[in-house]
Amino acid sequence: MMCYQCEQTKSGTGCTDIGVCGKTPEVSALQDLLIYSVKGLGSLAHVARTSPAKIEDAAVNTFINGAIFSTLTNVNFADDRFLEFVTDCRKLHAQLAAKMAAAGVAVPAAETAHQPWFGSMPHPLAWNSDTHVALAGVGDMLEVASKTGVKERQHVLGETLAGLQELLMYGLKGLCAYAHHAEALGHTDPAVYADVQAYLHFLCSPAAADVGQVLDACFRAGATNFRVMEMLSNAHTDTFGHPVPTPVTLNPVPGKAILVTGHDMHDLHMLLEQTAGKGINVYTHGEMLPAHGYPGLKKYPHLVGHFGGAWYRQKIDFAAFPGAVAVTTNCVLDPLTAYKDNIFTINETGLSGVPHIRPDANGHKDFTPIINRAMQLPGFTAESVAKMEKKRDVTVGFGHKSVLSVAPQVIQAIQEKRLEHIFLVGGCDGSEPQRKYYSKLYQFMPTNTMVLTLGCGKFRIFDQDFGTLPGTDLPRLLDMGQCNDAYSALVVATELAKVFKTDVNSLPLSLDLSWFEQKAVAVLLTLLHLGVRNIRLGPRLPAFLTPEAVGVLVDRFNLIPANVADPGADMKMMMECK
Ligand code: FSO
Ligand code: SF4
Repeated sequence: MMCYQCEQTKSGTGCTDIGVCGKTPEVSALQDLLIYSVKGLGSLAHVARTSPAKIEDAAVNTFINGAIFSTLTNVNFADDRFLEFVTDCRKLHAQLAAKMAAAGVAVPAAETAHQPWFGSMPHPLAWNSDTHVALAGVGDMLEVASKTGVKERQHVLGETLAGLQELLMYGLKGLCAYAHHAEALGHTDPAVYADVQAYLHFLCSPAAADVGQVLDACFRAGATNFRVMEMLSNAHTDTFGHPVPTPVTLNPVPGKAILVTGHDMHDLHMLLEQTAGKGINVYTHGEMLPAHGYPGLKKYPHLVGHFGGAWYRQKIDFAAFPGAVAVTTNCVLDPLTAYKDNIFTINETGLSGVPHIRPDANGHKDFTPIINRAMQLPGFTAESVAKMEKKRDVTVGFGHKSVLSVAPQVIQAIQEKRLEHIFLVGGCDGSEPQRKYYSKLYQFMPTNTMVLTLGCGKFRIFDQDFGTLPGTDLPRLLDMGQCNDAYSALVVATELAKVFKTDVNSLPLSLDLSWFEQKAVAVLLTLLHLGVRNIRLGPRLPAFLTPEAVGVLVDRFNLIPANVADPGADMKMMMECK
């Protein structure tokens, strides 16, 4: 195997024996095969859409985004699910091809011309519909899958260009994850499906052998992702209302319990509906924490609090949780036996040997197995709760509407020099020692500064008291939500820039991004597309970007590697707007 799509990749170069995340070589190969197959299906859908018959296939659109999402880091480790995804991909390909044939649309021969970076495999468009390849099981698939990894592309294209193609593909993974969340709430955009499939088609075309064109496609994908993040933000606020500042307890209460992890608000909502009146308390975990700020979710009295920290602590958190655990999306890890019988996967997530809840034809999910398991488990007892160390509440719910409602105070504070600088510390957390940089960074922040957090990186500081901005009642620490709420941060920055008649780059604002997986790649591409400069990125730079590729980003955007060895020095530079 060879996988270097996330920040924790082995030795900062690539996982080759087994993933640091626990991904097996088999699952890694099947994910490669799925991405290769989806490139073929996406290409076909692009040809169909742009043909005179303008053929659009809703099932193909949904499938592509979900299948790509399933290959994101820490989403799915179950080889049988990938067998299913690849089989479904080929079926949908055949169905779409039949629809096109019936409408008299032929795929031009030039479209399926072999591209050398697919090595011994045919063009993905041709392979998907190759009925001579009988893929009856995981064994058959693995043989083919071993030819579809990034190594082939590196060999033909060189590491820089192959890495830039991966940059586009990884950005698409993040974008598709966000788009899929929005779709779960009924928000879709035909232009987003069209863009995703156009990028997949591009990755199979001769143009993808040109560095300049690949980079342009990456920035265009950043533009698409901006639309997707806006769509997801609207999906959340249209369904559940705008987040409002809300205190959340970290102290459990006695009673049966379900813990909901991942990012999917729609699943949480369905679960709250199905558990209402059953005497079960629901807790958020990890990136579900911002749920407490949404009026449409906080109204449920049995959404009682938050339990645990960032994703990488889940083996401790889930083992200590005396109820059932619902995994809606990433990040999920191979479970310990201590809680394997209590955990359930949903949506694109998957773990070998763990029950998976599937939706019915109308998208409804029956969470009865999770509820039954919660009822069998002890839950929190009065005695167990009494023994726990009491923690202070945290406050969530500072979406763009809440933050903009206090904008006049922020603007006045900037004008009166009571607020010297704003930091946006967004992104993910992780277990590597270098990530202590982010914990230490906050210690160097002068008191006349504010910090906006988003993503699970917030868990470095979310329970600390930063006090209020001098002369105001504004909290210095405002959590804007999940990683996708980078959209909210951009709305706030753009509005501030308008007031000060300047651009985002000239505001007393620094972005220090802690990246981990491919959603962070999508957000980074969006920021670069918007022309945001001086972004710090850490704790390590992506392994898939060669020094040559990083050089281009440094030249064009002054992208700055986080100075993990000296957070104080980074803080000094940021205070000087460098
Ligand atoms: Fe974290 Fe995981 Fe939201 Fe990421 S839970 S690490 S970028 O998936 O998605 O912040
Ligand atoms: Fe390694 Fe990350 Fe790939 Fe997992 S997702 S195999 S940790 S690079």
